[in-house]
Amino acid sequence: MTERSLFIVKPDAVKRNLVGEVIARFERKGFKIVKLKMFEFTKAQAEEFYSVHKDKPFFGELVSFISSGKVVAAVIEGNNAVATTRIMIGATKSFEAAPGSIRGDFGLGFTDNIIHASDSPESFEKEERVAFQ
Ligand code: FUP
Repeated sequence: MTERSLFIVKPDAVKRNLVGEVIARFERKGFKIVKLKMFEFTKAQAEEFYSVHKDKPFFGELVSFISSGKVVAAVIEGNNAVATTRIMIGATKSFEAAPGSIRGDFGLGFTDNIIHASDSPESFEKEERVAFQ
């Protein structure tokens, strides 16, 4: 079923010049890039983007990391986009993510884990609204 998802290339990956590598994987997989934007999260925008985590102990660290430099946000379209994108990015802790996944191939961090991707159609709608406002 054709659906849309969103990913964000995080500041660690932008600083390491991995934007092209990450986007290329989604294109090669067969997804269409339908929106693309480079920007820097304001603190307020980051708090809204990650509001589902607002009561977690790591919320402050997460907000400060995602707003620490430029990011690239993309909306992609294709078959089963939300679930397939989650498989492509790999486990949250990059140091445990399977080789072959984006986090597994490019990093070792946890908060600085290369890429964010929507985990449900509802998250996608909210995250697209915040990132492309
Ligand atoms: P994911 O959907 O894989 O990005 O992971 P989560 O929604 O569980 O976590 C959101 C972000 O918070 C992750 F990118 C990593 C970060 N995080 C921490 O920095 N510390 C924690 O203890 C848990 C998550």
